[in-house]
Amino acid sequence: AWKDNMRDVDKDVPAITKSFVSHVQTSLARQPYNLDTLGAYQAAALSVRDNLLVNWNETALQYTRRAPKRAYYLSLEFLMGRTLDNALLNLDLKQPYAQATQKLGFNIEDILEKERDAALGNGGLGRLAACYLDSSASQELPVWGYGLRYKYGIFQQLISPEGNQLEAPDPWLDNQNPWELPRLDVAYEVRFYGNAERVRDENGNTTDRAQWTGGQEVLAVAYDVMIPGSYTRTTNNLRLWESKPKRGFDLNSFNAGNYEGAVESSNSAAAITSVLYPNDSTGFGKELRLKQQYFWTAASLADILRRFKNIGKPIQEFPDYVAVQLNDTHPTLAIPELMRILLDDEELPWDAAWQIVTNTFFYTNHTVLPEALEKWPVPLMEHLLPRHMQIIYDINLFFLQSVEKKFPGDRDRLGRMSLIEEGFPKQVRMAFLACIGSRKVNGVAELHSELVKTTILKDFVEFEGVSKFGNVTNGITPRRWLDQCNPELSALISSTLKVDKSVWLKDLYQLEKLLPYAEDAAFREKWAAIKQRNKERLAHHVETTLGLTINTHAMFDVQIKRLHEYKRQTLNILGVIHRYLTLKNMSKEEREKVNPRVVFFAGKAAPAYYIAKLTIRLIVNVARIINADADTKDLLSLYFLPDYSVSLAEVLIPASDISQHISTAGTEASGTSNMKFCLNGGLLLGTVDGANIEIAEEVGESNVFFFGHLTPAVEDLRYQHTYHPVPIEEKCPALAHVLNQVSAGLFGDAEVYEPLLNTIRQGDHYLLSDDFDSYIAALAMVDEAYLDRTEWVKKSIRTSAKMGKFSSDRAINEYAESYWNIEAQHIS
Ligand code: 26V
Repeated sequence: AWKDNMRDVDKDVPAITKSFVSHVQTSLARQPYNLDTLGAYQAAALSVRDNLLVNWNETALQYTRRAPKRAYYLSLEFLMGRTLDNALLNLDLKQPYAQATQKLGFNIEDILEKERDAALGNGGLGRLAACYLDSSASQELPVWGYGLRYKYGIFQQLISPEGNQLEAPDPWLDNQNPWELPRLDVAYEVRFYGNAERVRDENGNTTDRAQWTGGQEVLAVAYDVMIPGSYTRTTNNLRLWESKPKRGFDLNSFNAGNYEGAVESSNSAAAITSVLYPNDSTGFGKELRLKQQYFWTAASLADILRRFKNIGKPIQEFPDYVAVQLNDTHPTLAIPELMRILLDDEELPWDAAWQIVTNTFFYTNHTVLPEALEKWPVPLMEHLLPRHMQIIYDINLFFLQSVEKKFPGDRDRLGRMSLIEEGFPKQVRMAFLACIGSRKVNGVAELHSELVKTTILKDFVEFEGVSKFGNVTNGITPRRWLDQCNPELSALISSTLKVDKSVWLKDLYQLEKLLPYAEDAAFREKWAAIKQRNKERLAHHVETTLGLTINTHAMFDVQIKRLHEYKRQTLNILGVIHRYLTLKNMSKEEREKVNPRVVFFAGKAAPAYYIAKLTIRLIVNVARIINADADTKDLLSLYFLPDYSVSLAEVLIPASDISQHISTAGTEASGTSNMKFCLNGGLLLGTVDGANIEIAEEVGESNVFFFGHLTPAVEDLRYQHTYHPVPIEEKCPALAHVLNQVSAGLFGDAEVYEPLLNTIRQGDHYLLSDDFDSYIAALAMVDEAYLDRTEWVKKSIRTSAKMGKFSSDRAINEYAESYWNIEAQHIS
């Protein structure tokens, strides 16, 4: 029924054919009879875009007319992946588009493959933002995203013959992007540098207000990306800012004969949005990154404020119409920026301004790793954003006064809680600023949210009260991560439940009704056959893209995520080596009883993360040796798939029998791919960490494979490593043997891996030597369980059936109800 109202939308095959052909001729200036598949993709995308625009305009119009409270999701990363398939499925137009393009001689799946990923993100944090946009639109919530339109997204990963990661730029916009609408009319000026002069009152005393002048001004220009909901007309907006020089060139320098200088200033403006920073967790202190953050928050807030002013309400009511979610600390400058606007432009008194600010913002923390907590050098802030630095000092002054009032004389506490960390240079602690400037603070899984309260923000819980601190466990969109990536499983679920997917995809708890079918042999057979075909689809993909042949009768074991010491890909590869050495020592008869296994890795390392890159090199070289070993290659093979992306994940995840989520306990805030694998019937091998814990709570511990020390033990174990180290030969002989084999050059390059191996031999911050034995034992349990295929398929069905909680619809509704206080707006 929702589609009946889409009067102007092309819904049937003739109308779609007509719009497709017309785009070929008039938008692409080509002839339908000699069109290639890329051209067909472009024409299909433009045609679908027309349909989206109808809904997008109507949604915007209704939001303006009704003026409901809206929420804005500020994220420096949106890892969207491809759009066409998702849009077709959300609009329920895939069938007619497949038929129309078929008639014109194209296969829709080939067309879909022509699209490039929009990879404007690093990993989990950026993909979460993309899932939340899909869920917001699907739940008909008035939510807009704000981000940056990077010219280059996450780098393209190449693997050299030696196994080294090489980075190449990702010029994703080269083929034109049909999914964005340039809004050259929506532009704001953003200032950097210059001087901030305090305004004085009639007695000559300084006030809360200031004037910020001079410096550099650049333009922020809007590009809008349509976000269609699933089975609804609601089509929200993702607004991405591009930086431009305010004038094409600086006339003053030009006239002074300084042509290069003139062009340089225009280059430096364009540089702001040129590239996504590829190092998640380190790399603060770079002026350009801070410039990105301010550029984006300033433009977004100006846009939000202008929209609020159009409603015509007094500024005090701002928080009744606007909620702003800060995705990590990256947009924290929005807090002093809104203060600046309210104090200097709106001329509000300090307390009134602070009241508005602290009722507007909400802060999500995504990591407790100390090295990943953002801090900015005070001298850099003073230079780039002099007015904001003043405001941060003022916020700090008033804040510390109130702490002193509650805890008189507690100097240590004041030092710990100050927004300014002492040192050379002094640094601004962004997580603290985000915390005190927000209405609510949340973590992304139960354990993580507890850790936020008891570690990094402990003092703030004591000062502000625990009720400010909450949890919203992450979620994933079942549209992309089930219906789109695993259409056969989706169809089986619909036919088994006798419920249309338009219903269960938006009410994922309905999957529970699959539970009884775990006992149904015919259903199990269908379930297993789909998994098998997904494994073949992956094998085909690897064959055509990399020229490698994969044994699809083996168990598929997958670890795909950013390379990070805490995620312990090293533990996995050392486990693979252990398995290889064990196989080599077996007799022929013993080998016959072994369960064949194919291990897949994929993931990018930050370009300057030396140890992570060494791990990739080790994986690639272990693969080279063991895939060539005739004794074992049928039983164990290993692949590092280069250039991990959302689209590659969509092929890998449905093909996995087991996936690994093996971070040191207490380090992985949530993880979201764990949810994706389980939703697709892959079992989970993991540590008691992040959302693994809640997955186990849902599916039952008998359906997951857990190992390793628990979070409370970690601190102690690290203490032992530092102050009472035990030689690794004594502590974990199995691991020592594996390390020695690598050192001895079994995989070539004997010396090359020493720095990586030494992180384990000395210090072992991520506790590989503490968890190795239980890891190997867990892998053995996995093998054992896989031998009983009936029982395995039952586990697979039960796992998938209990994933309802992990829909991002549930998560976004928690934000909407508990934090933002916004309501669904039905667009008819
Ligand atoms: C930090 C930095 C700092 C330097 C420059 C670039 C950059 C980019 C991202 C980050 C944030 C790292 C935090 C993060 O990505 N956390 C992940 O968030 C996921 C979604 O909540 C969660 O599932 C993962 O467990 C968590 O690691």
